[in-house]
Amino acid sequence: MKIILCIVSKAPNMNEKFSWYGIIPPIGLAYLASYLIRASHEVEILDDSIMTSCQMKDYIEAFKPDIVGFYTYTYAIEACFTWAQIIKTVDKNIQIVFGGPHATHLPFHCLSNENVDIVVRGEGEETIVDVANCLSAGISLDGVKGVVFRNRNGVVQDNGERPFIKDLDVIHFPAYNLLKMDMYRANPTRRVTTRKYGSLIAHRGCSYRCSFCSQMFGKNVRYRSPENVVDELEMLVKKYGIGELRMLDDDFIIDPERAKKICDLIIERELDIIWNCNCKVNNASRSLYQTMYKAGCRGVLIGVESASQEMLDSMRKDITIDQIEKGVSLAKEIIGFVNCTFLFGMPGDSIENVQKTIQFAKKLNPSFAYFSIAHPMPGSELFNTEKEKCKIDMNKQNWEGFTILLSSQDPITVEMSDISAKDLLKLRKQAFREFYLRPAYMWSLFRKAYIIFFHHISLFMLGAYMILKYQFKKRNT
Ligand code: B12
Ligand code: SF4
Repeated sequence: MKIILCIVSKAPNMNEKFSWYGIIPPIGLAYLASYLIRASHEVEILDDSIMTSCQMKDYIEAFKPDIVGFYTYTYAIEACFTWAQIIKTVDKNIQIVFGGPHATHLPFHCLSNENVDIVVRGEGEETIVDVANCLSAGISLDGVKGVVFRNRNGVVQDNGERPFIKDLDVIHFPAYNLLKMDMYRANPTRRVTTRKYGSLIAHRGCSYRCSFCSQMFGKNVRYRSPENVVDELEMLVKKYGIGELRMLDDDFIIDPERAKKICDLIIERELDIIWNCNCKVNNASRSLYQTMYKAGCRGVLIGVESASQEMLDSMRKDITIDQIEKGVSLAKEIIGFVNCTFLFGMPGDSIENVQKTIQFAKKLNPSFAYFSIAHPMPGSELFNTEKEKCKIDMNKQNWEGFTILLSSQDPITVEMSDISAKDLLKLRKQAFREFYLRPAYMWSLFRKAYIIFFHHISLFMLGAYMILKYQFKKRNT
């Protein structure tokens, strides 16, 4: 079968937001492609972050696919529906398959759109091959686990979940050859060089239970062996010329021993690679950070969220303020670039808490601080507890707002705390201003950039400039 896999990450009016998020390779689709190719299907990957809509449409028309699959972010779901409609007008026989976060957590919402034929939930490698093989043989999907689909009678049928793949080492490496690896660059707040940029995921699943998180691979963490991870890394460096990358794991150091083994192997194989990752502070230690640094880690992202222990507990962050202070300070001392996230407007939040959090952010003084307004993401505990209260109506909801909104001009679509939407916007604006427009901040940024890569000072300045520019821009709409 001829199959196109698309990632649509530009919701309407998303261009500028996107430029700030930066672009990194959609490895989930490349994993699927790798499996499909081995099952003798012909596959292409289209990424709207590096192509125009016209180019994508022309490509689809010329390729004449049997199946078009979409990665579905919640905020971009309407854009995916629009694409599904466009494709059906090209040829109504093309099967439209949705996968990824929104499809996994709200399959019936996806199938409420008449142009969507099949939803694949969760891990997609084995399921997409079964789907393609069945469609190619003209047999029904009745026996395919992990799909919800419109059957021959037009009835939506749920075949139940497919168990996760137990041994991650058996999964083939992503088909990087189908991605334009020269085109990807993370945003300046998450890179320290201008080298070719890649990404890699070392384990799947997360055993923590943050109430705002839309987890994709369940609570059981499955690990790839350190050798398997570093083999892929070596291939990225040697075959694709990648010089910097992001470890996409939800918490790279969730198993500190294993993280250390990965680092040891990178050091042993003398790979010339700079990388960054997400870390929870509870597992941070001096010796682990030192090994990570030796292996090329130059940046970590730490989810701080709030200065109130009560709020952290109600979000089920399972960390303390003390751990945050120690973890951030250690990472600053050893790794260098430390970014922190802060979340306003969770249930129970108050103006006082937010003010306290802004002061805490200044005290921690990370390289970059991201201040966001909470949303109940489908798949999160928050979604289940708040959807009634927030009056989320699947078919009328403005899903576009379900993202980290950096601009103070963006509307807030749901209110979960006693802080009004208007006040939340004001507070976020205040947070960005107070944090970034401090001489002490500018000086620390300049000093760090100077120490690490003198010639890349501009990159870090650009990061701060982009955040401020986007935060305070006027909306055209
Ligand atoms: C890397 C990443 C990004 C990258 C995007 C890279 C890219 N081009 O794909 C960047 C940094 C740009 C990003 C940004 C955002 N992200 Co993000 N991101 C991730 C992250 C950490 C890893 C994704 C990944 O590569 N996983 C590894 C691969 C193997 O898994 P996968 O992509 O899910 O693919 C598998 C399955 O989903 C399925 N599948 C996927 N697509 C398809 C399609 C078909 C047809 C089929 C059959 C199957 C299928 O099969 C794949 C193989 O098993 C996830 C967290 C996570 N653990 O998944 C969050 C995550 C996807 N991001 C999320 C969010 C919310 C965002 C933001 C909106 C910001 C924010 N946090 O508010 C922004 C906006 C996006 C934008 N482009 O502007 C949420 C999505 C929630 C939702 N319901 O939409 C997640 C799940 C984080 C979370 N836990 O809440 N993100
Ligand atoms: S936010 Fe991160 S640590 Fe918390 S549950 Fe989600 S993936 Fe795990």
